Amino acid sequence: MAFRFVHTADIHLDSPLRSLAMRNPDLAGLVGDASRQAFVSIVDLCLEERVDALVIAGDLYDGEQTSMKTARFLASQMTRLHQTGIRVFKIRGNHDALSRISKQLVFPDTVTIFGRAQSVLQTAGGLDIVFHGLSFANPKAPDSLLTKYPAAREGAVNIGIMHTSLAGSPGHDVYAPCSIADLHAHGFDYWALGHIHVRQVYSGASTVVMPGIPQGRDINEAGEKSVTLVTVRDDRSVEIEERLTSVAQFERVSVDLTGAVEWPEAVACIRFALEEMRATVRSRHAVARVGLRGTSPLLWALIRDRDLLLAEAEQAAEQLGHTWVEKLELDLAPPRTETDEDIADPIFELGQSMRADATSEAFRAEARAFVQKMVADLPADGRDFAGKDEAGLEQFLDQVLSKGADLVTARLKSGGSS
Ligand SMILES: [Mn+2]
Repeated sequence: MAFRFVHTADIHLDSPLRSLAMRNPDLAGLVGDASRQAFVSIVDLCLEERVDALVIAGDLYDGEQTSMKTARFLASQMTRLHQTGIRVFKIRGNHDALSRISKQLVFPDTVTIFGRAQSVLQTAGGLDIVFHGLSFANPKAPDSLLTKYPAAREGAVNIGIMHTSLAGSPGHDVYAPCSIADLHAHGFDYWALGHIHVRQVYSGASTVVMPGIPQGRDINEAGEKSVTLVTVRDDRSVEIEERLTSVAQFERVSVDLTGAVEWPEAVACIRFALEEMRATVRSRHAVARVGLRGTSPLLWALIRDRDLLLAEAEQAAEQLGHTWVEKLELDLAPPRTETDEDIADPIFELGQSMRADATSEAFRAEARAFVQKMVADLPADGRDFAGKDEAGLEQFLDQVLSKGADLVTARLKSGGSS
């Protein structure tokens, strides 16, 4: 009789919305609720597969924000597992350390929350399975925690649960760093890791799995998200399967508008690209960031009527069902200006001269002074729009000065009165 468990981590339950660009309230609602829905789908998977246990390798919570509403939700999901006799093994991660409810919430006795290093024995048929875990109370763990784990228990299948940044990962804080080689050398059969939000699997002396976040939170966590279903066979061999859990999947959709001359052609290109993306997305909802590329004479109209284009893209997405456009990015190259026709165009000439002016030091200094005054006049919580420090301000100026000339050109080119 095999022993089976689901391994997840970094659920970041009720993580606040990270994208300010999400102005569509229905989409904001979907993304805001997605971490919960993903957790429900993890519990569903446990019930459907009749697993013996659920392992949560840290960061179930998202830090201080978690409320008693989160706690009630969690208690009801834990009860579903408890009623079907599924054990839960959970350690705390750096974000859980900040959560107040993680200390207050009382779970059923089938839920084990590891504190200091601890080992729990489970038996299944003739198999002895030992789960080794520990939680670190501090949100910062600069040193390896591996030395705190006991040696493998002989004759048993040993499973280690650890929250770790491994050798380091961009965008993730250093936390209990350790190497894959050291994990393999420790003598355990399976390492259930958490912390890094991207799935990684390392086979070797042991099976080491970082399952990744089960539900992406924004476009930077794009693609399918999943958990790992682990089967320990009677011969003590370990098999893993990846199971989809994301309910809303972020995807970048690149649309080349080269060749599009009329507005409806551009809309058709976007519609087609969305259809193609939708066909490949297995999660229930697809949330697209549409990037327009290429060279098109429509550039000026697209810049000017960007909101209209976004509305068209949103409509196309809605018709596909469970598909959303989170943001539209214009990254089109301006039409070439070498032709005689363009050179003779006074608006282009004006545009060129504006761009030249905008890059002068004197103009930049004037713009900088203007922005600094505006920032100082705003209430404190509105001051970050132009960057958080001097480097950020310079970046903001780069952007405004380069895009501003295009925007003015666009308005003049398309002869708008708005
Ligand atoms: Mn973490």
